[in-house]
Amino acid sequence: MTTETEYTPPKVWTWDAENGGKFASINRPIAGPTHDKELPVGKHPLQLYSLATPNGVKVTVMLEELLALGISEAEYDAWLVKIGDGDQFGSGFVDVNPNSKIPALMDRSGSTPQRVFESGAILLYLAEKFGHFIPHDAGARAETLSWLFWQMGSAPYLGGGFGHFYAYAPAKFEYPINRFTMETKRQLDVLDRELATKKFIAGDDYTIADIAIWPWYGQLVLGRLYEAAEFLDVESYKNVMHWAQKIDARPAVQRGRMVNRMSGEPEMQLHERHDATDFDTKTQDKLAPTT
Ligand SMILES: N[C@@H](CCC(=O)N[C@@H](CS)C(=O)NCC(=O)O)C(=O)O
Repeated sequence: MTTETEYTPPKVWTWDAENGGKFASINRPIAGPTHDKELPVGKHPLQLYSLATPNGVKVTVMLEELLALGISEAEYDAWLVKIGDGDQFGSGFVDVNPNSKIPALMDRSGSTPQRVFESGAILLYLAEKFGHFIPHDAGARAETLSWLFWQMGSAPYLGGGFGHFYAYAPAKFEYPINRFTMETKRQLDVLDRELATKKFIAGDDYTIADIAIWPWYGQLVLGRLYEAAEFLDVESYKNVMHWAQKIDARPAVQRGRMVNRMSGEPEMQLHERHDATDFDTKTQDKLAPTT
């Protein structure tokens, strides 16, 4: 690790496994599995392999929203993938997502299992499969997909850019923090201007666009990401804040946030979810009481 501000790139980059930072132990420049490990399969048609990061929460919120509508075919098993331990590089996981990132879904309801990876693709797949949270009208559908893809393109600047350099990098460097703070605030302003005249990001209805955007930008303004609320002056994005609070109050969102969560309050952590009753009986406070 170096804290020098100037870096002269060598002619050919080589992998320095000791480059520091929160994810230094799992970051690698090559794809593919590092070890053989089969994935568990539960009783439900939908098998989710994930962790409650913002990308993971998108999918558990979607599934809980579908179940809240009474769609029992959306029942799912949510298995924990500990990315800090390198579970995403196990052979079974790589078969479901060759990109080795959570979330990954296996739909076993048909004659052959269907894998789906990339959180945006999973949301779209589930919305189309069950016919909810995506409008039928072509114009409203285009608007929803525009915001869904906006999120997929924008959030890496927030997470991989701002979050990484502000919260996780081995030292604070002004140049990347400035660059990604500027972009993150611009993105918040984009949302704030849109939400000044709309109930939800694509219009009057709550859609997969909100379900994709909320875990990132909603939770950011609610002060749950990177301890950056004050630094980003999130209170100034009043329309985003109002929208974020409204979505946060939805029971399905509260349940979705708990699934595969490994940090925070024990009563908010449901490490694995295999049944709707698990929320009442299997959170960490019930399994491992602290008193
Ligand atoms: N574009 C992907 C991003 C997924 C992603 O970055 N997942 C992270 C956690 S939020 C991950 O699995 N990281 C493990 C790693 O990079 O090895 C998606 O939206 O599904």
